[in-house]
Amino acid sequence: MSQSKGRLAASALSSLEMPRDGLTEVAFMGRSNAGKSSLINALLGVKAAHTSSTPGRTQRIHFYTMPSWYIVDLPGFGYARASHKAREIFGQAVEDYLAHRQPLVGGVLIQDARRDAEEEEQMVVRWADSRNILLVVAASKMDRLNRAQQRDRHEKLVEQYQRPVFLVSNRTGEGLDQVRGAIRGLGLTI
Ligand SMILES: Nc1nc2c(ncn2[C@@H]2O[C@H](COP(=O)(O)OP(=O)(O)O)[C@@H](O)[C@H]2O)c(=O)[nH]1
Ligand SMILES: [Mg+2]
Repeated sequence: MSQSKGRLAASALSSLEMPRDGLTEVAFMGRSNAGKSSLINALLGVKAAHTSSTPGRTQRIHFYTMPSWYIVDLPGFGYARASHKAREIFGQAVEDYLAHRQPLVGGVLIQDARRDAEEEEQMVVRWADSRNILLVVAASKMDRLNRAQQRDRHEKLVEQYQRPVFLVSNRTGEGLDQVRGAIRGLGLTI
């Protein structure tokens, strides 16, 4: 079943190791521990992505098979500190991927619903706008918030991002259909 959903199709350190079939790609990104792997697994309904990974710059870009497209799991980005340079936040391989990859049409930015958008997240927004890539924000761990807090955080995050923000729980599955809907809006099957 080499075409089965969630199969790891490639694990790349450079463009040479990426798929060459030209299938559409949607990149999942976010800072470490935001819930990226959990979201990918929850969306797939299979445990494809590892929920704990080694930190550092040499992490690979993982491509998971979907029906005629790929979920691309980018290494979690670190803290910008004083830097505003994409290369220092994402690492060279990811910067190259985000800047030049042709099949890339969509992005899902995962962030903890309890945090505000910081410089790294704003950089992702600027990147998506500059490349005309559809970007949605999945604000994870909503199960940690009560109803009033959920409303409050959603309002604040929409204000910060100025684009759709979906509150999700990778534990309960709440909100995941909105992320699926956004992906379907790109003409992709999920
Ligand atoms: N309560 C709760 N915990 C979550 C959720 N998503 C992820 N986590 C937890 O947050 C931690 C980091 O998740 P992981 O998916 O590995 O984050 P990644 O580093 O962004 O890939 C793990 O302990 C997860 O179980 C969520 O929606 N709700
Ligand atoms: Mg992870």
